[in-house]
Amino acid sequence: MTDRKEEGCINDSAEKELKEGTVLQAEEQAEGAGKCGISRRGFLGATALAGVAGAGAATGIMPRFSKEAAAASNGGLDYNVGPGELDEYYGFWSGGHSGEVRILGIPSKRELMRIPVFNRESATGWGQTNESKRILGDSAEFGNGDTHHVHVSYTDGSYDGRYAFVNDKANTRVARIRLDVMKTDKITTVPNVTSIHGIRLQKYPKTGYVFANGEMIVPLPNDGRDLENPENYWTMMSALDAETMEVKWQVIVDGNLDNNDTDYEGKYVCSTCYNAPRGVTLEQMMGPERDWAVVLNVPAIEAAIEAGDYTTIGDSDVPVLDGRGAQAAGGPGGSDISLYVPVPRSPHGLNTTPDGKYFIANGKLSPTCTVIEIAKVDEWFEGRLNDPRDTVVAEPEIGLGPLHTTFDGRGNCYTSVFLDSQVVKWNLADALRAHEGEDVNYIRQKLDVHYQIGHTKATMAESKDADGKWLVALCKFSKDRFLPVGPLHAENEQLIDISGEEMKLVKDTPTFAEPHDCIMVHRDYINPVGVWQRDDPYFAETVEMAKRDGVTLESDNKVIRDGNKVRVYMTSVAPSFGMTEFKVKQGDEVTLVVTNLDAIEDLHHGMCVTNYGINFEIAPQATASVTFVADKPGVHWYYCSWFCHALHMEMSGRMLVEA
Ligand code: K7E
Ligand code: CUA
Repeated sequence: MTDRKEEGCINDSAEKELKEGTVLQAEEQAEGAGKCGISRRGFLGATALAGVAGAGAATGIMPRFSKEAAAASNGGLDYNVGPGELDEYYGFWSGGHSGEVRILGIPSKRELMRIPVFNRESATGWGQTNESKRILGDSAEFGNGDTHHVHVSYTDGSYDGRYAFVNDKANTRVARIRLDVMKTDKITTVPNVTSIHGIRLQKYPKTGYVFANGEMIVPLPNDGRDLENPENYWTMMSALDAETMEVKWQVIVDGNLDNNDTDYEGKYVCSTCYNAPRGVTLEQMMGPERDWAVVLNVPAIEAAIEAGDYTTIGDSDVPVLDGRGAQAAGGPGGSDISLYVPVPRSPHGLNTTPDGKYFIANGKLSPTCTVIEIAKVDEWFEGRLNDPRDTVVAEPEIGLGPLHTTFDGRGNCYTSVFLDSQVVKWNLADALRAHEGEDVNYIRQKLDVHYQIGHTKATMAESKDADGKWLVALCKFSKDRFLPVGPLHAENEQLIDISGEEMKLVKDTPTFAEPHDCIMVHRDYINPVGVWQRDDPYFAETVEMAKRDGVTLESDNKVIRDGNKVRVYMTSVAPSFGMTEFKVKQGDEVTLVVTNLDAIEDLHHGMCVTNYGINFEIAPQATASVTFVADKPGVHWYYCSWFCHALHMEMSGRMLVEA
């Protein structure tokens, strides 16, 4: 941005937005731009068109299933995945306040699966089966969740396909999903903090820690003390062990924690803070000119814990360290374990470049992205650098409301710009040179998206294998892009081909509330199984229960009575259940266990007990169970709810409840 007038316009608008304390919508923006005497198009100017002339074919490898002729004719990648063809990438999408995770195929954007996590789910029985309730644990009392960020585990900076992890902003949890069976297998409620927002995984040597940001500040412990004393509200970064999902340690920080990311050497986790003053009102939060990004030094934290140099809070026995020190010596500073790097106003996304060299904090209320060099973070912790700001090696102006940045692995960054509704492509090396005073234009292209973009993500961009093929713009507003469906609108996710010099918008796809973020992982890294193994830990406790009852799940159909507890074991083989009737007494606590003996991929059955609110899936070779009280006498049919056979309708039986 070398034109001073343009720069002034950005700053005027940013100022207006700050004063009003509101987020400008597109209409107001257009008006604001008009006042500056330049149209929105004019604002884009030469930079927006810079890349157009050089637009050409992809430099990288074509996707395995793309038809190269077609791709060549439209000057880019082919996004059409025909009938019977498979997608090249798995997309893991958060489901926002739906509380779930979704799997999409990319580039088709076909939805392949929904994985219930914090929500309750009617088709699979998640939240109802004993197996899922064990995983939900104490937090089963909540029927909701708010997932924002999904990440897949790493080995040496590359995806290893073991697990995905996802946050719950609503009820302060972190969940793990097994990627072999695509089921949630552990959920941890993080103590002493409120609202897990940003989560990221250690990338090297492998995903040992899951770093979870507590976003909201609260008294420590939050047990009723200090209700009226916000100066005693704090938050912490929590580190969970990726294998056990136990919280290993927590670090109290200044301000709050929004989004985070890690380096590629297993040393640092860096997080943005948009509430440096620890305010409790919008005005207080937006007060200062600068907030910061805080970098936590993981080896230093481990050493302190090893040395016993920690406390605990309230009932929890998690080691807690004090990482405050932002105001040390009257300004941003740090401690042995933390470094606070000043960043202009209310930064939001935090993204590590795939070469592992830089953290990028996205300005949100500042039109800038702040580039922090990780080698300089080393220098600061080693005492060779005094001023935390000296770790900043570039601060390019991107546009109005930068939120998140993603990468193509070819040195370019793609930043979502909320207020301008654009994806801005900029070159990192040129931004570094501009920061050194060189007169160089680092902006490559500004592409309009529709509308009000939150996250943006490129294929493989959060691993060292960033391949720069596809980019998704996750837009918060769809407005007029789809048929109207009432006051509640779909969101609009747009697929953009970034394989060439020029970004090309190729597809609009509506999505239900509210994916915040996604990652796209090449299918070579993900290896799901087709049928369950009978010794899978997912239903091991149910298998144990059967053993105690002397029941062989793979063959027996039996009713075991134990006082007023009744356990009903049955098999399923298309098109029949192993038992077509069983009898219980009103008031019995019934545990219904179904084992699917079908071993053919895709041959699921379902168990729905009519008028009892019960339904769950039993996938090939799986065992699933549910416990309920038979409180209504009479004949209650149960039926198979997953279409499995020509005689699927006949796959049923009767539960006879004696009054
Ligand atoms: Cu920007 Cu929760 Cu990742 Cu939403 S966060 S956009
Ligand atoms: Cu079994 Cu439908």
